Amino acid sequence: MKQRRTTLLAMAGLLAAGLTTIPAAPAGAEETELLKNGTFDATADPWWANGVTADLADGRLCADVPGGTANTWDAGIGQNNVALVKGESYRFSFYADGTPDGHKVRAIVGLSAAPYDTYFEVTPQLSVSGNSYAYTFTSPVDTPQGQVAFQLGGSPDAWRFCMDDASLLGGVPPEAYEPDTGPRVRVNQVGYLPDGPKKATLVTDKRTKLRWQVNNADGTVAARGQTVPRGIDPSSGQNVHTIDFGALRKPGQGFTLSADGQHSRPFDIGTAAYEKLSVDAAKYYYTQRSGIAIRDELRPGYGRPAGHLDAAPNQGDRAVPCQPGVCDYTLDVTGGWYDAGDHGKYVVNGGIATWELLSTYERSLHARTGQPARLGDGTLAVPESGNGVPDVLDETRWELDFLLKMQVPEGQPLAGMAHHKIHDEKWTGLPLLPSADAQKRELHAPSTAATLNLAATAAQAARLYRPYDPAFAAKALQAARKAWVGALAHPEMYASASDGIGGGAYADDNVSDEFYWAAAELYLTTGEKTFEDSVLDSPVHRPDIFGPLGYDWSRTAAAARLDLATVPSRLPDRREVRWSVINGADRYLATLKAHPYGIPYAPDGNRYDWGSNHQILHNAVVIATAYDITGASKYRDAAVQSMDYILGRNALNMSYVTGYGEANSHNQHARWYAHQLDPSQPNPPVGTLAGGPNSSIQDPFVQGKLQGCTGQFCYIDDIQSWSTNEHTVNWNSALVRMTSFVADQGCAPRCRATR
Ligand code: 9MR
Repeated sequence: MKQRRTTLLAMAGLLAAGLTTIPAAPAGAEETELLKNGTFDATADPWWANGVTADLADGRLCADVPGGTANTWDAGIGQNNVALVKGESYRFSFYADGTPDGHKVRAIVGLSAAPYDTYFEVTPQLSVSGNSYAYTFTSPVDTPQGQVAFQLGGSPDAWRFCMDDASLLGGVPPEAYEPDTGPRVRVNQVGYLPDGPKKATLVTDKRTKLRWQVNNADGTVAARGQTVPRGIDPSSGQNVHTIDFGALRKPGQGFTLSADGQHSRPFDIGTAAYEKLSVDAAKYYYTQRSGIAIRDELRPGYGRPAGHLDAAPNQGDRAVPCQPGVCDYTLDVTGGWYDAGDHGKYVVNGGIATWELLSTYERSLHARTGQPARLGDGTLAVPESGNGVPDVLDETRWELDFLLKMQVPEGQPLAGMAHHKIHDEKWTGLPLLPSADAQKRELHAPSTAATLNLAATAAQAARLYRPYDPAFAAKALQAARKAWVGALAHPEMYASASDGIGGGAYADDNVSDEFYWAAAELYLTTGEKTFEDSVLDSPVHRPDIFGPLGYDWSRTAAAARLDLATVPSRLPDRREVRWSVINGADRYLATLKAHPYGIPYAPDGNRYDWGSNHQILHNAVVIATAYDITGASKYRDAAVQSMDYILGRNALNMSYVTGYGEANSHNQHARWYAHQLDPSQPNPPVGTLAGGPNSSIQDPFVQGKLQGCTGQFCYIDDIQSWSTNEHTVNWNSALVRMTSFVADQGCAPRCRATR
């Protein structure tokens, strides 16, 4: 060990008393070094080397790394038999240098045996002069088979890596983490509609009402009033007041709201931001496309080679085999959207996202404020723009073609069913361009849920594409019918909850809602009696389905109910269906009114769910649909107001949409928008929604920082936090759906006459 110039790079920025509860280190816990011989003074034992030539140089362990390996884990050094204790915090630190400058090391703490899970990882960029690195994380597991590894592969060129002072210290206190929440006046940092509601939340210790004022951009006063004290908000644990400045209707930019000596982040009053956001949110899908090169002129900064077309190092999606024992054929499953920050493609999740984009379009055809031109041909800058087809249908077609390819072919025992998913054999690290993924791709077993998902979306597609591409519409309807028959023949084939290696499990063992949804879409497209009967006989047709959490990929009954309520049909109880949506909306409206942050979301036990942001948006969609049904302004206002939380009126004082709002999420967990790890990559595109607060904090990064977090605080905008900060196709579709509704309100109450 030597003295050298070092910069301590700690992961957490601000160390101070946390807003979240930080548990004390267990009484009597002592700091214990878990690594043997981290200083390399005389020997390299017991460190192993894999794919590199290691040597001791100047008291450091060095490795000559060959160029041309495909994966980070193809070359590296490490140490096994590290015992990790679940819930215990560890300080992982080391010195490292790399020659020449700019190479990266993926430093992990994980499992030394299959399935080689990673519990903590970082990928710092190294310099010739060297740095010291230190991180704190909490182990999510108990294992005697832990491993510390420094993965060095994946570079086209040879380089030299050296390290020293490697340490994994157990018994350390969890890192105190305090988010930078800025001014205590919380507003929608993007904008309020001129004729819409304008609410804000003030965090303060004061119990009595306070004066507020809205300031114009030039500092003059635009409006004044008094706050309403609301007491302690359970979703944040804060004492709060609410502010209503709805009387201010004058459009403008750069307003701020002041109260209790604090000045909010700036906001606009106008519709322009929503018109842009509804388009940006839909443009997100093009850069998620698999199997096609992304053209830089269409998305400056996001151009990249096609992924998974069998060009090395990809093993490709052109002829994908099943997992061993599942099937003996291969399928061409090229195309579609990557699910999220990973390279997997999952029918149930792609399906609900497809439905939501199609429903955004379908709403524009039927709703009183619908404006189909907003996502029409030429609006989204996709390769198909200019083909006379609405761009939103072009984008969704990319996924639909993939979904159809996931159907089991004729002649096979499960013909008509859909494979649940296709993804890598093993999880890959970050960052990793789709074209650089060298993993084997595998089809997983067909499932009833995926099959019904395909039936629903293909049936919906059949009615919407008919005017533009009747042949595709007919093909989609035929596939939907086959899927329906396949699901009826195999009504209980469930994806396994343990099938989560290399891709998400997306397990769902209740498919009564998927049967309902598929029947509903087939009925709305064909009007046929058999599907009408299946709708009316469904056990989920009559019960209340609008629970606190909001619908999602596994709870799809709302997709059926909302479409049955709004797409014209002769369903005998259509009136009751419409009332059921209104009743659901009334409850969400009551939740929103009672909530001092104005959120239509109050999950049981204040437990924010995985992807809470999209669930909040989905509850808002139900309210918005009640407006479309009734025209009652209370629903329109509440739906519009729900956007405030997403765009900054929240405990963290941040917008969860990349590029929107002064402080916004932009480090979402992503393999090819991984700017936080690789400065040569971009951040996610503007208009990308982060998953949002998740009380279960499943990933080790937040486990080390957010133990005991309260609702809204269970979130960090860091690329390592896959459980609070990923982006996904099924979350952005909720953003598309709601921002499209809000953008359409610029001409409320009735736009159709003006079209
Ligand atoms: O959003 C999904 C969540 O509802 C599930 O509980 C979880 C486990 O199956 O998976 C989440 O989805 C992730 C998927 O598994 C893999 N791609 C990224 C998804 C978002 O984090």
